[in-house]
Amino acid sequence: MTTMMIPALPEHHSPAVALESVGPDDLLSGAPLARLRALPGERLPELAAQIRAFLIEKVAVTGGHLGPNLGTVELTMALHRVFSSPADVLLFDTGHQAYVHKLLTGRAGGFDRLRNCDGMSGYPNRAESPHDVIENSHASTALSYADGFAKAFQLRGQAGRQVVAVVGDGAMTGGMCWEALSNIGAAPDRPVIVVLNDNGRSYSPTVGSLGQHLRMLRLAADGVRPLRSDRGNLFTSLGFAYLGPVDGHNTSELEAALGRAKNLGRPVVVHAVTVKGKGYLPAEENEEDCLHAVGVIDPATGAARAPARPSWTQVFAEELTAIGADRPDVVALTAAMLHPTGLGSFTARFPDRVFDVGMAEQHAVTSAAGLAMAGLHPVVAIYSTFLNRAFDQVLMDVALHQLPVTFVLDRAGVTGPDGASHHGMWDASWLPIVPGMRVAAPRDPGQLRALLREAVDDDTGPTVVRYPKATAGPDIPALRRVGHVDVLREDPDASVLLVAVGSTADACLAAATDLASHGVPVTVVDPRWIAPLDQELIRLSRQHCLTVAVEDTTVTGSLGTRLGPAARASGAPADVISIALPPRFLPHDSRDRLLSAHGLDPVGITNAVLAGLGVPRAWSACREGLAS
Ligand SMILES: Cc1ncc(C[n+]2csc(CCOP(=O)(O)OP(=O)(O)O)c2C)c(N)n1
Repeated sequence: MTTMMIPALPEHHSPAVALESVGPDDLLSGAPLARLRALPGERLPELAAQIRAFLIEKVAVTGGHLGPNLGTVELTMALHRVFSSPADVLLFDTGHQAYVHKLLTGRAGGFDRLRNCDGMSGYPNRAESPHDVIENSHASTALSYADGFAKAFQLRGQAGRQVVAVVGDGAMTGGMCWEALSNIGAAPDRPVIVVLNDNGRSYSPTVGSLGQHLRMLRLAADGVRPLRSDRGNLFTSLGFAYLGPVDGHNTSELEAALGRAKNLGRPVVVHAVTVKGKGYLPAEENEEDCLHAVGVIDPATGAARAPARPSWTQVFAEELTAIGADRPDVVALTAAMLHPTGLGSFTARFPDRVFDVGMAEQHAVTSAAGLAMAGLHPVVAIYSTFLNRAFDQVLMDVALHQLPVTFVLDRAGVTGPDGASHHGMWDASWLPIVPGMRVAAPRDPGQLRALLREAVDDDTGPTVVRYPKATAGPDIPALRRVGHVDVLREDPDASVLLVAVGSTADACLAAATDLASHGVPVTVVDPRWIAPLDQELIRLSRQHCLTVAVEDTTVTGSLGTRLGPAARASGAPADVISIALPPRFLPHDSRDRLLSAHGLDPVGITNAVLAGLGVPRAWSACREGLAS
């Protein structure tokens, strides 16, 4: 491995200095933690520069969370010098900023296949290292885990073990953090060290009065606005000692503060001020998100290598903005993901009609309920995986009140390299059990536009539009529509009905062509609304001896598993098969590979249909049964 020069950096940032005894070459093998702890403090800046160069070089190739990790280099080094992981428990909230921790705990070699199949996870992972304690990526949980660890250590007589939770100012806007702080702060004899990694941003600048409060604490430290010491702050009011703000890029300041926190023996907040993307100008100067999460980039400029292809998110962005122009009652909500969910253009056009509530999905949903009760039509733009957090709010606060709230679920289905916690594979299982809920899955950009309008036009109750993290298009024309169902391909002799759910339409049509060449005529339909079940879909299923639903979601509760009993109850002789994802946590890998691995591609669909027909069993016998 060579130390890389980064042209975009000014001279003083250059990581070109080669260390004799400790450098990335050494970190690739052996015991980097022991060497880190033995390194004289004055050499830490050199090591930090080399770690940054290493991260930029590797993440530019694999993609990953760049800005957050560049911002936590010194902080992570200091944590590992002051505390003795794994005896002391180091918890990284969200876990997207744990790359430096991985590097320092002997996993430099894993960065070549970061987030790739069978490669290293982009988040802490217990299978990788005893230093990884929690497997997360959903934010705002670390303080609750810390509370549990501290209670257990006290009960089990292991009070010497430190519990340290690193949490970002963005994650701190999540309600769970405040539930945990309230518990931790009430027990002065149970030490927990909360390291607040405050870079002033989640993706965008951190919103809300908490964001303002932290800004006030930072300004006070800079001497811009004096802080009256008798006033304390939010954390001291809740029972914590407060150390800071400290410069999160100054290792000696950090080590001093963490050392003091360790000796206090009580709940304490160490407020570390960091810069997201530190040391890499393309990140530091990126106003949208400081290169929070990147795909493959040119390391010299930070620019994406692959040309942007039209995504479902972009189509949603355009259509919602158009709807916003027609409908002044339409407002949008995001839980700290304005740009990733495509609300940028709506915000530019209607800044007063967008609410970024922070990393607070549950609050977003019930706040939307309030907006709807007061006569507006809220559109909650959210990743599928994060809506899971707000099941009860969707059920009780929105659906029980039959409120017209539209949820737009991005990243629904297999997402890819972010792994188990990011696959949007559960929403389609639980949303259909919510009374009055209507769920749409568009097959193409045209349908996304149409279904979004149908959803927003529905004032009778909640609606959902779900689509994947993928390239969108081109449009797939329908031959005709029955009920809400679009018929995409029709064969009068078909004994097989392929139900193409959402973005699987392309693969289903390719499989139908394939099956026709095997002498198996197939009709392909797109239900468009996957919940509730359309009566026309049940009727169509009854007219075929085999119905195969193809769905990018967990099989449990999928459309296919709901359609089978409904079709049989209506007297259908037909079998209904569901090609969907197994009900287990899927690993990180590319979306296409994961879909293929689970039969959600033309070959898999063709094989499933042939197997369902019992080929080589004479499937024509079934057709004869239908005809008689
Ligand atoms: C519950 C939840 N909502 C949204 C996200 C998406 N997300 C990942 S990181 C992030 C911003 C995190 O900000 P912060 O905690 O301040 O850490 P930073 O990246 O700034 O270091 C968001 C919104 C998430 N991981 N979990």
